[in-house]
Amino acid sequence: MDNMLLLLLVPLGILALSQAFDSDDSHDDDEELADPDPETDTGEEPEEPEEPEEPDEPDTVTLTGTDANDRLSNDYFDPTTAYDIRGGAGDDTIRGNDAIGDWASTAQDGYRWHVGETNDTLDGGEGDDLIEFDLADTVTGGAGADHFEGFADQGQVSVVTDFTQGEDWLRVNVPPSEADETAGDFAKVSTAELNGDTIIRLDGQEVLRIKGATGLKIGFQTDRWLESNDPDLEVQHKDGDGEPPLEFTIFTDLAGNAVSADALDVVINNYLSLNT
Ligand SMILES: [Ca+2]
Ligand SMILES: [Ca+2]
Ligand SMILES: [Ca+2]
Repeated sequence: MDNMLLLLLVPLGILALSQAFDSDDSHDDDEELADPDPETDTGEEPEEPEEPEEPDEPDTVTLTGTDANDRLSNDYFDPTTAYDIRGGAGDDTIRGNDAIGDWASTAQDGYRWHVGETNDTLDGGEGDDLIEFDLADTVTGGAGADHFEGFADQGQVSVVTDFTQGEDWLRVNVPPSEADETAGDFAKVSTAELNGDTIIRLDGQEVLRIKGATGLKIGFQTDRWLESNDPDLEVQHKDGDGEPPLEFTIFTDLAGNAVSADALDVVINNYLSLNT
């Protein structure tokens, strides 16, 4: 009997030991081990992931203007809806960068808050239109002397499909954080012509493409302006409470020579002059 008991007890002891050693593992694997029970699994969890969540694909809303002067805008508070805005005839104001920037009190916010959420298609149609754009908007001025006002940043390429030199005027605003107070406020900005297009880059990355236009006169809007029409009264980094009139703002060509705004086709602005 003793032998028989031993024969029985030894394997039981081994079993107990092995269970003791296993117990850590089984705790670690509690969740995994609990799952294999197929009945409770399928019963308790009715596979919710099957329900679609409608991701990514933005809706598109088309706005069509009248023959009159229209004001048409996308909606900053509806960031999943891209807009296709067509002004038609008339001198239209088209905004593809609806945001809250008009209330900003610093240069940084003044830039950021002018950037909306969606990539829109903006078409001024006939007439002298003002078109504001951002991100990767696609912008067409149409006939007439159009004013393009863009907000660009790295990672996005906005495209102007038609730019008529001597008639249209474009200003692109880049983040003030790119400004370099010591060397030059536009140290990271570069321009190029490629395949018949004019390209503006920020820190080497393309941010704006003006298609089918080369030989454009490109310059900078500095953060300096004139107290009056007297150049001697120029003030640098003056605290401001809004954008000074363009005629008091100092513009330069790419080489840094002061020029008038009218002498430029494309102006690159680091936004410091709008609000400081
Ligand atoms: Ca119109
Ligand atoms: Ca936009
Ligand atoms: Ca128009």
